[in-house]
Amino acid sequence: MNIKDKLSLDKVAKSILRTNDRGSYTVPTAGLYPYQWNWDSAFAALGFATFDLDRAWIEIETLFSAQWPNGMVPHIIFHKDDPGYYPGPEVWGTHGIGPISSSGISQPAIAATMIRSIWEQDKDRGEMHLRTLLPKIKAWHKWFMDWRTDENGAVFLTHPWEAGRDNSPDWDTAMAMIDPVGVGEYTRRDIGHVDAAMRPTKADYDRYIWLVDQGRKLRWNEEEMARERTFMVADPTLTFILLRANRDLARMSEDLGEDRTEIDAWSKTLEAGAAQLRNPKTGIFEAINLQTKEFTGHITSASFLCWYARLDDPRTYDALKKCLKTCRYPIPSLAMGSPHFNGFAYWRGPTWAIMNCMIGMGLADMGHFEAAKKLRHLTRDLIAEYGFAEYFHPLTGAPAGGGTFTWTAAVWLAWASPSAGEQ
Ligand code: 2M8
Repeated sequence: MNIKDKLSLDKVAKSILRTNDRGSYTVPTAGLYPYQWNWDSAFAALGFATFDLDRAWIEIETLFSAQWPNGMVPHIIFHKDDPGYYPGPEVWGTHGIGPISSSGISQPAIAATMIRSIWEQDKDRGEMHLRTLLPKIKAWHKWFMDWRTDENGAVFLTHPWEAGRDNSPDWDTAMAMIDPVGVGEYTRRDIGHVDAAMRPTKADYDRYIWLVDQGRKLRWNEEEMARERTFMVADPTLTFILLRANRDLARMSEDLGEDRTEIDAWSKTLEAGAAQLRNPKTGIFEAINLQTKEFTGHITSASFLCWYARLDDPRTYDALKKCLKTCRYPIPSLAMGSPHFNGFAYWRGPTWAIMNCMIGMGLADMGHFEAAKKLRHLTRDLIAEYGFAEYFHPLTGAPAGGGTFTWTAAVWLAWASPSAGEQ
């Protein structure tokens, strides 16, 4: 495909954002995901910012309008009931807790980083938006520091959906420790939209729902949930992303003349936490099952988010170079040499444009321009050849999961397209 054709894809990407736009928020894709998702929405804002800054701010403001009194920003916001998704509002049972019907857990805190990018493109008019948003972002980051940080400073998840990498093998041992007794019958909706082979298994879903049931029974009270945790995995996705977001929050606070001391202290804690995620045996950043204190032993795309958090790392860089050389469409969500690798199975192998975008942004920030460029160009080719899919087979590029996907379109506009410029 020549450069002109690639540029014409900007139009397609914009029309995907417009089609998935529900007025003040964007759905990831119609049908499969009919609500507002947290990190999807932050990416949508990044995409909108390339052609409609006002709409970008609205996306973010809608996301934060669902913030709970304890600071948590939910992972799904149920603006309007839709029977096409399970588990919906009644399963989560959060009624009366937050201002808008929502799930009871959060997702990777990428919003501050995306907000900083929008702010830097809109400094004149953006200040009023930013002034209102800053305390909300800070309250959310504080919630992570209070309720999702282990004694070393690494961020952990309490449900696989909280890290956004739903069926990653990183959670397998922790999931195997759950006996999903009492879950009962339920009807999955996802496999009515997408081939079941590309989705989590029934055993996974039983445990996802069982964990939701536990939270609902405790009315999502963090103090009570902390006493009874059955699933706790320290995770590079959540840790690196919060660290980066926190640095961006500190910078924006400074821009507005506000004190950044407390935020900087959080970054120090998170840096210490990130260091703990390096498996001394492999030298790579990995997840840790906090119940057994064991490294999960998997190299995933999240292992390569260190640069995004502005942490350089030669061992990880070697692993990245190898991956860029051996994989046709990197970066697979699980190393291809793993016995658990499956190139179609969601977060157990496929390549995700959002992960590539964050890894590429981080590489460029840390001066690894060649690797950043290579990853960006390969992602460009992948989307140009195979479309705006939810995820892709890393060896063939075959599109998988949902189609006309918001975050793939957003990543195209803000990072992968030739029109995004060389970074
Ligand atoms: C996927 O997760 C949702 C649950 O949150 C699902 O499968 O129903 C994940 O890929 C997640 O990271 C993403 O935010 C969401 C919407 O795109 O879909």
